Amino acid sequence: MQLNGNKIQNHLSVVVNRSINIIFTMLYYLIIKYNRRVTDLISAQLVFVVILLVPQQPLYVAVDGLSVNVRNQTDQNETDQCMLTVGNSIDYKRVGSLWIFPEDPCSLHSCELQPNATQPTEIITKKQCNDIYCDIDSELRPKKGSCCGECLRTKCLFQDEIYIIGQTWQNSEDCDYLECIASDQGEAYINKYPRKCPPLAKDCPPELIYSDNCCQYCQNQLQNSDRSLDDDDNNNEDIWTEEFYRRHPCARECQENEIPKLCRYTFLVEWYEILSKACYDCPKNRTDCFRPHCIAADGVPRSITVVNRMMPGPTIEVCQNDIVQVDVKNHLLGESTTIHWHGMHMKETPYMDGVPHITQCPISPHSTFRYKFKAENTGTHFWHSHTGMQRGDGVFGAFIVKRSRSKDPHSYLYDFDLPEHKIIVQDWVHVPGVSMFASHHHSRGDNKPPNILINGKGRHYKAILNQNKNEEEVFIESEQPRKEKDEEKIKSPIGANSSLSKLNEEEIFLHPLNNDVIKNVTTDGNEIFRLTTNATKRQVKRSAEIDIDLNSLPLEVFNVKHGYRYRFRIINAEFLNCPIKISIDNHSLTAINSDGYDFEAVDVGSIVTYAGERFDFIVNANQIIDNYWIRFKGLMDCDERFTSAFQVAILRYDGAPPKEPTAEIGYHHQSEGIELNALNRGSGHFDSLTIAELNALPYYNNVPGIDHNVLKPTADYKFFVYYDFYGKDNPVFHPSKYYGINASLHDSNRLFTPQLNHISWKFPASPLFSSRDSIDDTNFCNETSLQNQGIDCHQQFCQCQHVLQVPLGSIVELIIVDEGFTYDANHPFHLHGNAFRVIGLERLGKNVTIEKVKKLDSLNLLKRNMMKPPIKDTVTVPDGGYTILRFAAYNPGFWLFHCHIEFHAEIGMALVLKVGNNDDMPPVPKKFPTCHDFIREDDLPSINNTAKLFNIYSYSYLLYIILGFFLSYTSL
Ligand SMILES: [Cu+2]
Repeated sequence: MQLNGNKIQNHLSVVVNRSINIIFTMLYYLIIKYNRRVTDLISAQLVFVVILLVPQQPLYVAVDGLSVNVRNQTDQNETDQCMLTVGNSIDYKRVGSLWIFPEDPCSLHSCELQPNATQPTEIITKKQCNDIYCDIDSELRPKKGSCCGECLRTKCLFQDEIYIIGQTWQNSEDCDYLECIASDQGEAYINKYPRKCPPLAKDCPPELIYSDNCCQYCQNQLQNSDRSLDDDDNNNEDIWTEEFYRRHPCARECQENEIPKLCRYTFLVEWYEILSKACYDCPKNRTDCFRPHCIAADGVPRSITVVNRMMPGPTIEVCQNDIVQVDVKNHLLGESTTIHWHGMHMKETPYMDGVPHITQCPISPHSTFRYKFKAENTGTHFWHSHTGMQRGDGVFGAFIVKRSRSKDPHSYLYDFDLPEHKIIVQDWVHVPGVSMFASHHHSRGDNKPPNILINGKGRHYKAILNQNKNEEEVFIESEQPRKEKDEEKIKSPIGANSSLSKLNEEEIFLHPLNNDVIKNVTTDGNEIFRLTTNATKRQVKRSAEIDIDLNSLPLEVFNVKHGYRYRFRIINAEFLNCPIKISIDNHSLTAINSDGYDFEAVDVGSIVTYAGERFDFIVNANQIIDNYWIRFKGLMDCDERFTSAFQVAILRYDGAPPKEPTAEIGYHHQSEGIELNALNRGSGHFDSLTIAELNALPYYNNVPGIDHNVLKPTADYKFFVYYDFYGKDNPVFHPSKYYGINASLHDSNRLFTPQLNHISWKFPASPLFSSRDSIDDTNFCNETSLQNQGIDCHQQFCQCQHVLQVPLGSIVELIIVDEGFTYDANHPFHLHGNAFRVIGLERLGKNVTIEKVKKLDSLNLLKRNMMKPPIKDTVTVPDGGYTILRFAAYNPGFWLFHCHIEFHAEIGMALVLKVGNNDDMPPVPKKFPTCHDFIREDDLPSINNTAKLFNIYSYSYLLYIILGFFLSYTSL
């Protein structure tokens, strides 16, 4: 019975013992899996060793803390047991037992039978704690019963960041507030407080929803600007002054987490005139030049097109995420318009991009179009007409989107960022843009800007000088009808290929305060002069009586205080090919941002800007209190081969006399120091820097569209976009039947057409975006589709809807190549809807073929900066070189990619990037204007009627077949 009882007991014990083994094994596994702390691991290993060593016998296992004590209470046979004295009592341990005494947890005791020994002995092994380490959020603390102590979590680890107890932070992913707190045991853990967002109005239309700080708002909930510019009461002409817009409630110091404002403006577009009656006695009485509606420019009269009788037009200055609402009222007599918001990506409102026939219909005369969009992209931007030559005629203005100073990583570099320190540069011609366009494209007129204006101000120094010298021939630009001139067969100014004139070969240096100059710059009687470089002259009386002193026109003045650092913002609003080099006498420029994107600050002597580009730089007013010239030197078509155009403005220190600087001015002035963004130059020069040699700040690595994923080794889509001026019979300018380009024309009558991949962009009648669902995609073309149709665009003239299509979210690489065989030109390219990384920009020679660039690329020999390439939305391409762009196509829509020189873009130097499918794009608002071709149906060609007839027959045939089947089935 006893035996049986023992057997049963033993059997039960084995079951218990095995169960305990299983539990311990699981315990061990769980410790390993969920606890990385080293001391626990050691303890767990001890447990495991015990498990392995435990014989399949009844045992009592006591666990004391993390130490293990094993006692055998059954047989007490001295040959297989160790006898040990614990305090006053004697204890026995079986061979193979392991135990630890709590008072000395670093000693592991075991009972072992050594070889050749008759008695088992107790072996003590000392544990070493030297190589114990804890994670970065933990510290090693002593613990009773534990040999080496334990790692206690004393800090919080979150997304690789360490936070101390008591610290709070915000999770950028879901905006939850997080806090690092300590438990009663002193262990740190993270507490989460979910962010509470105000409820979003259920009836909020999707295009009005915007996100800020992880919450969604409907723009109806926006703070209204206190004052509306389109209230009829306020809408009188007197308010149209620069000062008025500077005091606009939205032009404020931006605060972090403030509620965005709704910022309202009215733009009235109309034809206007330089030195209109609003100018009274300007420039004789200089204060008259600053009267409302007075646009003096350089004093040479011409008609202009402007917004609110200002040139530049109204400045829009808002804070990030404000909603901008602009009512554009077209008061042009018989001319349409649109406004593009250059620098805005229009992420939620792609139909507000302002490109006629791509994102909207042109705004027809007498109608109003309300632009409404979120100012999402911070930085120095501008708005301008995207229609015809209107930008060149004056339809442009600054668009500054600010952020709170705390969000500007460069804020420590400057003391002031003032609205009056923006510089808008324009190339200035003395005839309406359309007149120059027609003359250049259809006759022998040139396309060279004779002058440059700064914030709409400047002097026509060459006219002043030549009046003074009275050596050169002048002629009068007339507003009389063309037929008056025809009889006299005037010769136009130089064309692109013309030789240099005597005038342009001259070194021009003059002193602006030279009285002799001033005396002689007035126009002769009722006549106003415009320089020509041509031998033929003519004079025609103007209808208006003008007698002005061109040298007394005001220059733009920028005021600074000694000892402070100022952020300047330069916007290049030019429309012709006249890159501008800016420098300031005695001051260097610290460039920090371009097109709204920060880069690592660089100190340079001058910055070259191309049409459409913007740069922010800092000027340290640390020189002697005085007046200094800010110089603007025209390059390319403005250089000494053509018009030697330059302009100046004044940097005036507080306390300096209100005079002009005394240093000489003239085209040949050389600035010192490094030249940023130099014309037609690649990398590796000691005295210049390309855009691709700048470094973007790291925080853009997480910004959609330009994030770090953009820089993966191979892009999803790579396009070569190459161009040159081609001597083809462009049917618009060279109908081959009558006056083809190879006909015996004068050189300056030959028009070479700039094309992208030998294709000229053709605008559709209906806007691509708003009519996307009714447009036949097969109308789109590109180099491959044309090749597949057997069309050789190298030989024949190709014009179609040049569209490159990419899926939403794909990484796109554009390799833009200027082959550069015809002329030493230079083209700035602008992408709508997306910024890009500039990963390469090199000049390979005076010219290069696309085949050579493709070959270099296949051998991986095109230089690419993949580390921290800068971000822009407009970039130059060196003549005979390439520029490589990378971006993520994150913004669904139809986005124009084009040369920002108006004479090039308007005749087809453009293409469209279609991002995503039609379904990816938001719908246009209700009653969005439409436009399309119209032909009465009964006027349609008879072929269509035949087609209809054919359709009727085919439907009948189908019906016949179905009926046949039906009948044969029923007969079965
Ligand atoms: Cu161009």
